[in-house]
Amino acid sequence: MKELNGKIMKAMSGFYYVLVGEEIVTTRARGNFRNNKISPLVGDIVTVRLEEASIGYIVKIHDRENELIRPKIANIDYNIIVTSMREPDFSAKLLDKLIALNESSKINSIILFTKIDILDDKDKYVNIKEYYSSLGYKTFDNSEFEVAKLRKFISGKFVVISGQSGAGKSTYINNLSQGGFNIKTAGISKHLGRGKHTTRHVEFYNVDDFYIADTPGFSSIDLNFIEKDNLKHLFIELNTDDCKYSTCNHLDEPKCKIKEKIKNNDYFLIRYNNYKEFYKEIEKKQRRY
Ligand SMILES: Nc1nc2c(ncn2[C@@H]2O[C@H](COP(=O)(O)OP(=O)(O)OP(=O)(O)O)[C@@H](O)[C@H]2O)c(=O)[nH]1
Ligand SMILES: [Mg+2]
Ligand SMILES: [Zn+2]
Repeated sequence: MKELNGKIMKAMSGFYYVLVGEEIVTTRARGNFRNNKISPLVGDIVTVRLEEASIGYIVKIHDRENELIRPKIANIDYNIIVTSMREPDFSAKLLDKLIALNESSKINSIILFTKIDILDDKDKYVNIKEYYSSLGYKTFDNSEFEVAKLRKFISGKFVVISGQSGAGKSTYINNLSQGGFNIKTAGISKHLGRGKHTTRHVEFYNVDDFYIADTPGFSSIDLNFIEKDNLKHLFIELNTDDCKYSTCNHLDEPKCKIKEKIKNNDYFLIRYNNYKEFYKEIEKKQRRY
């Protein structure tokens, strides 16, 4: 009996594929984690026990540096939020939600815009990209030039790619690999106007000297696990000295200076309205318990 440490690269149908040294070991999880309500995640560093020849058992999950809720994955340097400008149409609400989720897990966001080629209003895209860049988020598109830029940027890192179904996540990983991979991708359902959930599991791919995890897309997510009074910390524009009141949620409180700032910036207004909406969603759900 041997015990070895490795990293989970892929989870599918109850099996975990663990990279131990240069080799992938197929494993299952031993039931004992369930008592602690913890189950292995892709990205976890684990101890694997090898009993018979072919299959190993995960006997220990090492402490996580971080953990993302959606998609479920651990120990990540960057989360690339794939944001489609058309088919599916751009949704500031979804983007702001995903950024807030990353902020809550303290994971750096990269915003990757796709489908600009089929967007009529290119100025709209430029303005959106500029605004999110001004907040300090790294933004890229999927042109050949920017694919090369991103490859350099994530050198040596573990990154995950996430976003709406049909946004172009798997296509982008194929682009990054320059023909190295051919992950299955799919067209948009004409009927639904959105993706058909082509990717069904989480898996890390090794490209150059970095690892990138493809994940299944989604159509909606909720932020209900976040305390409503903490939501403001997940919006960069609201973390300023403009409002002097630390308990202020920048909603209808008198003397809040944030609202004056909003008046001068259309994109801030859009994000602020999303903030207010998320706040109300959380408030409504939490009131029920
Ligand atoms: N015109 C255009 N089509 C794109 C672009 N990126 C991806 N696509 C197409 O969009 C469709 C969906 O792409 P996928 O890569 O499968 O999307 P996904 O995000 O992996 O979707 P799920 O696996 O369902 O979550 C495919 O037909 C791609 O060829 C782009 O920049 N422009
Ligand atoms: Mg996919
Ligand atoms: Zn305020």
